[in-house]
Amino acid sequence: MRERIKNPSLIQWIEEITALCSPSKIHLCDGSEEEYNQITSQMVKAGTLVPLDAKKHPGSFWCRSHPDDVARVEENTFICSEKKEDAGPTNNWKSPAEMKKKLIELFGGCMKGRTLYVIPYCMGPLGSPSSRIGVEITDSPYVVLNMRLMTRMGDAALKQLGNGPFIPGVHSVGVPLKPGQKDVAWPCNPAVRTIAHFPETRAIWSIGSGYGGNALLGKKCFALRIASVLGRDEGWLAEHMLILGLTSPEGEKKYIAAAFPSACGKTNLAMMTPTLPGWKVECVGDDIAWMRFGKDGRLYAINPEAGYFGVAPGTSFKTNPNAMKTISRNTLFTNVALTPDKDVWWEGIGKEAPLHLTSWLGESWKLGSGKPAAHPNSRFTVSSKQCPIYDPKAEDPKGVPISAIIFGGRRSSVIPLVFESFNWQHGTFLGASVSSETTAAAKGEMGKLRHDPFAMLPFCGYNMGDYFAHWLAMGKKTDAKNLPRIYYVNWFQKNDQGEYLWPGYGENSRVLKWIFERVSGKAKAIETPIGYIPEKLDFSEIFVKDPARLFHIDRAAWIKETEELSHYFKLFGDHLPKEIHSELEALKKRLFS
Ligand code: OXD
Ligand code: MN
Repeated sequence: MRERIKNPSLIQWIEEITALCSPSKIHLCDGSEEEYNQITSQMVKAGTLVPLDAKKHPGSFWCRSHPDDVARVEENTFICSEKKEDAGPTNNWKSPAEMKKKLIELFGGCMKGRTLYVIPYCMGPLGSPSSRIGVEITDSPYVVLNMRLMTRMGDAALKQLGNGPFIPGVHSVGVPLKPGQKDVAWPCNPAVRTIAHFPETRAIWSIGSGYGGNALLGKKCFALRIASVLGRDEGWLAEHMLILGLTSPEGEKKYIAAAFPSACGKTNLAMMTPTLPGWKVECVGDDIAWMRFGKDGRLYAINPEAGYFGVAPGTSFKTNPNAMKTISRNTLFTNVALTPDKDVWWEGIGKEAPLHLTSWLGESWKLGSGKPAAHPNSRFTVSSKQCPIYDPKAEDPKGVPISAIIFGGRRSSVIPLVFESFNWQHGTFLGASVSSETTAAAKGEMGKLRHDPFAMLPFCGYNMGDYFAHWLAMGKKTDAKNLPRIYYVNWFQKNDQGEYLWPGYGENSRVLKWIFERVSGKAKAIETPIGYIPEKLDFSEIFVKDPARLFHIDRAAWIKETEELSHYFKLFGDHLPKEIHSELEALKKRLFS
């Protein structure tokens, strides 16, 4: 291994972690197909993976996690800045010294009887000046497979690293094995679960969970929590945003970035099949955007990831045909249900369940049992390369120029289908004011309204008030005419009977079309107290029961919303930028006029 690694700090760090964790073997991942195949075979033998039918799902596997390891665990996630104030009121905090002490105890001997894998990976296209290298050490082969699908992993990343800096991340399932002890299919240790970030020293440590964002350290831990700190310090943005390319029937193309809380349809929007004839969507990314200004003063975005870790339930040929095609092969399915003929099934897949299934719990499941067969946060992991509408510029080292930024949440009332901000500062206020009904992506109660500023509540690596200030400062770095316009959308309004007012999915192309035409200076808008709403949305060939209600602004409800926001913003004390406060006051005034 030493011969393959040229970076002395990397060698030293691997030696330190090896001494601490006492693994029985070390494996430096090269990212090759042979390595992937060797690990999948070993996991099939161990009973963790089940190969799917080679005709129905070539190269794909089914996997079940431990029932207590199914989502991100926000209550166990910490930002360990030197000062508590720098983590801010929305993050859990522990001092670096205290956390380090705890981690040294927890990680001591934690990999006994296991293989320590070293995963060099690149976030962002290889060769891009915006990309960054991370190295994850893990004792989970499942993590290795996911990291290969989700990032540019192995020798290519190691080569790009050279002698340069990297973000170190240590991960363990937290279950050492005694000599001769047989392993379980999904080792994890909820009692010690801790996901710690050190923003000043740029390090990540995670123990006790093997699932998703808790364990795949390139995703939420690095590309959002640590990267948001890098972005603050270096003048760029790390955001919880999809990136899509939208082409008009005339062949003009614009790129849009959009932030929504977890499990609110980012993957569906990023891979949308527009119902409007002649419009085309192509996908750059479905979850994370790193954005910085180019030489021309415009904001350029790269997707740091190279794959999708998408929510399976609700994904069907009707809601997201491109995702269904993407996951037709070489896909890892976690916590969905398995059919007797070795195919996968989940609620909302668009076809009736067979009479019998094996549920995500590994139990025999019978049609009509009333219990979900797939976990609501069950996932597919797959490489972006398989996406039939992968944008031709998705790997462009320069990134793609962003014309519009969209914020959105899951709100059954108050927020109209779409509105446009007056300017960047007002748009920043809109981002700060996002709230959304909770989903299964994080452990906890579902359907509860919570503030989720910029859809970054669980992902901002520093004080959220300072993050608002960073957004305001970014808006001053270029000419206002170069800045993307900022929008707020809500696909999820319901009528008094609890039915959705808007069909969503491909029909959201009507909203994208209006945004496209606004940034092109073509579409007209009506000024309202909350922002600009469409003078006319393209409702051709669609029946919407109550179109006026989609854009109705209920002043009383909005006044309540502002009162609630006033209360929420107090949380940030003197870290709340005065501009956010004055935007709120201006909104109140407009609502009362
Ligand atoms: C995700 C999330 O997995 O936001 O992308 O939870
Ligand atoms: Mn996400």
